[in-house]
Amino acid sequence: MSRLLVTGGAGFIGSNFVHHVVAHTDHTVTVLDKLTYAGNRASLEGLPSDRVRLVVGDIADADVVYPLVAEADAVVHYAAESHNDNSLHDPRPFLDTNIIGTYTLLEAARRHDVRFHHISTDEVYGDLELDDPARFTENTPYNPSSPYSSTKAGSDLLVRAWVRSFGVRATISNCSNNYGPYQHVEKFIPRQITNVLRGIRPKLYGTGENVRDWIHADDHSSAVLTILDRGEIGETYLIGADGEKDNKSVVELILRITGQPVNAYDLVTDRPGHDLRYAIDSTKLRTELGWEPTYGDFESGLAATIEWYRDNEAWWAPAKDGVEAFYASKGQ
Ligand code: NAD
Ligand code: TDX
Repeated sequence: MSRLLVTGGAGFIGSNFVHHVVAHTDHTVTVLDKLTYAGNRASLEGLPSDRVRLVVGDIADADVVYPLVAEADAVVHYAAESHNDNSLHDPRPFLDTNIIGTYTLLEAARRHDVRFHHISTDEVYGDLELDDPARFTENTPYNPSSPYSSTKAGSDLLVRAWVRSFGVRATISNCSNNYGPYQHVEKFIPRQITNVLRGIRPKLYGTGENVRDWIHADDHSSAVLTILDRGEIGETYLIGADGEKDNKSVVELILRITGQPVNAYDLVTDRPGHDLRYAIDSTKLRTELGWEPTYGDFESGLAATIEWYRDNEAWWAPAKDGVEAFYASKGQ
């Protein structure tokens, strides 16, 4: 049994990971989360108090971080400012959390010689043309586009430097776009689902042709546990489930599943610098560590996610009006 310190465990993917750990292992979990607008205590409700505890604090605050890292067997680092649109509006928190926060955790892991796993994104590689047969691999050069993805790229490079220069026992994973329960309504899929549930038309940026490579958050969690168990120190693993879809198809699917006309959406102002396409080749993770995703069928995973938002309006309703006001101010 291990004691995991999970940063950002009250956010979307972090909370899915904590639920997954409780269901599939006997590890105990300390969540360190600042509870920004994106963190939600309610996402950890129902978990056993003898397995999971929440510490509210900032990953950039060494006084909070060092004692928690000292008592952990491994750190799993999810905490981040995570939304591209926010990073275009106000980049500063992205530097504070994604760069200085990661630096603070790495220094604590170095001091206390604690195993470290860094959660990152495929966005560090920039984007692909729609007709490019290539997908991202661990050897694709870094080419981030937004303040968000450039700070994630910077945090990845810090981890690599702390492995090489100081011998920190770290691994990195770069995952494609996640969907599932507990995702903030600012993000694409929950925004469109909750729009439909509220009688608002879904909003597609630009022409809706941009492609994202979707993976269920639970499959992301099983991949991270696999890397924690069997990953090689110093290595990077790409996580993906062959789920490429253009945004228009995703909106049409949400409309079809909810019984709406499939053309009942609006095209709105595009995101500046909008990455065209992401696509992950996860061969290394599958062949070297034996991981496989379990959510093969995007449509049934999406239908279950729609049901979750239908059943959990109290979880998302408090954030919905503010998010829509923010987008409306940008013509989105
Ligand atoms: P999220 O915004 O839903 O959650 C982030 C969590 O971090 C929140 O609970 C927030 O309160 C917490 N946090 C933010 N700043 C903090 C700080 N300074 N100190 C402590 N806690 C802080 O994000 P998410 O979508 O769950 O993403 C989690 C991680 O996964 C991020 O590192 C992100 O880059 C990465 N990732 C996300 C996706 C995706 O599709 N969402 C894909 C690949 C990788
Ligand atoms: O209302 C919308 N309409 C729309 O067309 C929103 C909110 C988004 N979009 C588009 C933009 C993207 O092409 O949908 C796609 C997905 O958008 P986001 O949910 O904002 O995700 P993305 O920018 O792809 O980044 C996500 O995946 C990688 C996460 O937010 C990142 O944290 C992760 O690193």
